[in-house]
Amino acid sequence: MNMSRSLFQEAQRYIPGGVNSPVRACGSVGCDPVFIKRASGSRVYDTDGREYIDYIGSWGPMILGHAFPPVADAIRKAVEQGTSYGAPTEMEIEMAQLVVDAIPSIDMVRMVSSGTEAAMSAIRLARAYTKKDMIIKFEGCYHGHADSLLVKAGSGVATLGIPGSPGVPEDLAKLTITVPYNDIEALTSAVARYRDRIASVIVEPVAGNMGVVPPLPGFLEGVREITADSDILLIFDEVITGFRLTYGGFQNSAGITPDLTCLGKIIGGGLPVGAFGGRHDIMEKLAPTGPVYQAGTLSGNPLAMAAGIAALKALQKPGVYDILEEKTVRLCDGIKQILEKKRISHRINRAGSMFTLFFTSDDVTDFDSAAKSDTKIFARHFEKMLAGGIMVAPSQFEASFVSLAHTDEDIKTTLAVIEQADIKTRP
Ligand code: KE4
Repeated sequence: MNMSRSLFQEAQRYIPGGVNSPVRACGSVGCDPVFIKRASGSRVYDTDGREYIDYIGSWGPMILGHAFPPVADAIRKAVEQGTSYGAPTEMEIEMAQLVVDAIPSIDMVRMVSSGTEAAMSAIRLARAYTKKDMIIKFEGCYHGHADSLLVKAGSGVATLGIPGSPGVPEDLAKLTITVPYNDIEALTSAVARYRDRIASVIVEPVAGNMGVVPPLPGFLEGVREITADSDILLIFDEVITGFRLTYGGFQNSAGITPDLTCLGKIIGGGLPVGAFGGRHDIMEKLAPTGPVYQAGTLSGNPLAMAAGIAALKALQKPGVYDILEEKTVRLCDGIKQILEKKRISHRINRAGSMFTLFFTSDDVTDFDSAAKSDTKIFARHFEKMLAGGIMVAPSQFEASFVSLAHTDEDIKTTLAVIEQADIKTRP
């Protein structure tokens, strides 16, 4: 039996599903997870010594590649000074300055330890600031697992939400309305119906959690206009897109100014970090300057700050995002050519260096169209890629990520594996 398999068995004795985050169990592609021993650059190595070209990238943080030397050195240096003090440090100011300087809509920022904490705290702050209690999210967008955000669409559009998981109280779920992504009319009718009760609209400006779904032209502008006209705070969840598509937020290139922004992943350089920030008059409501309570033992942790600062400084290098874009375009164009030749229906949605290969013959612009994808073919695709030494996200409804460490050779090898893979015939 291979090492991963025996480790998976062992892990399931002590950890629910053998994993500390459900998607890692590879359930939706019907295979056992590969246990990773180490990673470097564009590669991960499993416990059986097998090497893979990695497009999961820890679900986004690894934009510079794994064990990126300046980040690793920064962590090594920091750890010699201790690991956590529970008191303020200079590095937290440096990190805050980097974020504030990079994202004009952010006057002030609070560090937390995960994207979930960032979104949960931003929602609470928006509710307190507006003195209203309802929120609107978009179907297929994921903002972490806080109760108010684990909510499914109600029976029809613009109706009250229903719990997206057992344990989420119905009375709380009812305060969240879910509308289809890229659907301004649905948002308009939801706002018209509950106007005086809506504190905030939260959106992934480029969705990454139903697979990659970019905003249609005018969508984000429409969301901004509707929320501004109705005294509703607009929260951009840039946990994935922050520093992924450009240095700063996607908002910078989209020219949209949200009221609050959530960040995570890349700003932690692979260590546990999240952040939320925005307008001064909103952020000053946060304890200890204001009454809105929010706290965290390891918020602004020195190791995470050191890693994040090193990562952001490396991303300031001119041309970084052009290189990422060029690599990803080359990969996606190559995949498109191969699958067209094989007459396999597919769509590739890409934004910068994040992309998703959908096995469908329809354009994917929201969760409903994403859900029409053939997840059985996707599972075969995943399996053939893994067998060929390529690690893609183990779900049709996730993003794949290209890093600065991915070489021309990596892209050629990836395309060769796709070329040789027979994903049409059922095993
Ligand atoms: P975390 O709590 O997992 O750090 O962040 C939650 C979150 C918030 N907002 C967005 C846009 C996110 O994508 C996420 C988390 N992303 C998932 C993958 N799409 C993390 C992977 C996992 O759950 O294991």
